[in-house]
Amino acid sequence: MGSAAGPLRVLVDMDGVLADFEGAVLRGFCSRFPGEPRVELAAREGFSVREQYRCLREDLGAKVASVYESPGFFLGLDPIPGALEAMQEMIHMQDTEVFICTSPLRKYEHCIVEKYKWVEKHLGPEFVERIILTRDKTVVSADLLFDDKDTIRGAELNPSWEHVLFTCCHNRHVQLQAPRRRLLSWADDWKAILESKRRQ
Ligand code: U2P
Ligand code: MG
Repeated sequence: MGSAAGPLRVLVDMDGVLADFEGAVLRGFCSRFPGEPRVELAAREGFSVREQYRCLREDLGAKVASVYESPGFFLGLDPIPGALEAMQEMIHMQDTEVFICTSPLRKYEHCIVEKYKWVEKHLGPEFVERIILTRDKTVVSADLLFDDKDTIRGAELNPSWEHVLFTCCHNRHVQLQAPRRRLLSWADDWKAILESKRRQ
């Protein structure tokens, strides 16, 4: 960590942090299943959208999953406001290494190639080189991970990174235990978080 130990390594998650997964799921669900009950973004709670729809009514879990498993879904996601600008700024910061760290769906057919294409389209080839695709983020070594998933578990019980929770509709009500911290949006002071980590 910090300058003595080399550059600061930052992992940035994709869905919910760079790409608006939640907005697209709701839009896709409404257009595909117009008569069905839905979960508005203001009512989202818990990381898994499938699980919340399943609780609403058993069969709705598979229906909402069919939306994000469809071809074109991941490529069509809108960027989260400010994300692209922040990434371009971060990649040019001195003593800083930025990677995009994202998990593919188990049903990976369209998701994987579309995540790569999304990064190329919105961030450029330089960032394609920086994609880390893994179902287990705990084994990736870094100083910071910006991620909207409230609890990140895996094989490594003590990941090297500090997980900064990126605020998203589904995690707004999560109470963080000190010293855990949030980034409220890309308009929040992400540079201060990098600098504080550099000093540690
Ligand atoms: O499940 C694999 C990855 O897909 C995105 N995802 C999936 C379901 C869901 O309800 N919400 C969601 O975000 C996540 O991708 P990532 O954030 O890693 O880019 C999840 O890890
Ligand atoms: Mg995410």
